[in-house]
Amino acid sequence: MTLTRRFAIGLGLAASLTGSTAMAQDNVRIALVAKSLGNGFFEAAARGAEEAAEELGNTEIIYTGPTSTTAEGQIEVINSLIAQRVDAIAISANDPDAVAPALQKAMQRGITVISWDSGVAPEGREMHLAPSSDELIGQTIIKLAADQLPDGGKVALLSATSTSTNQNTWIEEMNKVMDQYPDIEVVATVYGDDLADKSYREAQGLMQSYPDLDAIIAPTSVGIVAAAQAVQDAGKVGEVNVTGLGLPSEMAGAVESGASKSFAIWNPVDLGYTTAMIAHALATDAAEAEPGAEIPTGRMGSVTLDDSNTAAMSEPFTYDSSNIDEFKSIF
Ligand code: RAM
Repeated sequence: MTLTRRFAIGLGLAASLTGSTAMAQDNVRIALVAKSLGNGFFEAAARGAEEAAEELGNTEIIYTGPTSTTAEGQIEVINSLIAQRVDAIAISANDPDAVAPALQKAMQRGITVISWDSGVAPEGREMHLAPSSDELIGQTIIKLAADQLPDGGKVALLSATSTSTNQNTWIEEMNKVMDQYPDIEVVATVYGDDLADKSYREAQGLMQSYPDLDAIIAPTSVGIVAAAQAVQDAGKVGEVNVTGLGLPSEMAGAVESGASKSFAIWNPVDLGYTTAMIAHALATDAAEAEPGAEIPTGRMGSVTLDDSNTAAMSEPFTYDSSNIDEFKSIF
């Protein structure tokens, strides 16, 4: 429950007692903050959040974010949401620490704050919703590359921003299992900042610096599409396999061209839906974010918080030429 909401209810009561017709509808306003606007992954999540809002009733989703993937941009967005007195902020962070002070300010004003997708440091949020287990995602991205390289080879990582919580965690988890792949060498890690043009140029740079590169692993839905395009444009389909995390809707062409043999992702619509359900439950005091808490999440069932107030959803699913057509119209 937020202070603003209590205040709003109080005002509403006062208004009705005095017979005023100006009583504002007491909507629960949930801000879904993306790393940046214009990213299909976050747009799919916003669709899920809208679906949750419709089911819940009297709930408004404010889908927002900066124009590029910076913490500074998100801090501006957060400050504006505080000024608008939203009930909840659910953020996918561009930096776990840089956004924390602004989010703390939001919590001090009674706003429910959670992170989802890309986490915020514990002091800056009440809980975090991860799409899947970090270990599993880290293991999946290297396995996707290794499965196509039975004799080993050289791979490079094309990540999002260098401060992105989720990609950094997944890469860390990937590194922990590299001893299972003695014939695979990770030659470089570069950052495309989840910008299509920068990611494209970074992928080009990788192919120039490492002419015998065998795979690019992009654990970002923006980077993977750009890398596949760069491989296609360089005439390197069949030489450099692009894999990682992407949306079937955006990767269908890359699978068709052969630039990507396979990639993985979880359902971003379900992630956004679950995020909104949790934000609503916390903002209305139907649940509390504390270790062991089971928070109901509508058609997705429920999530249970661990000792660090984190919950993880389902396993990533792998897409390739055998199933991409089924999913490309969904997300
Ligand atoms: C991009 C973003 C997002 C990540 C996906 C896989 O859209 O970096 O945070 O979860 O890729």
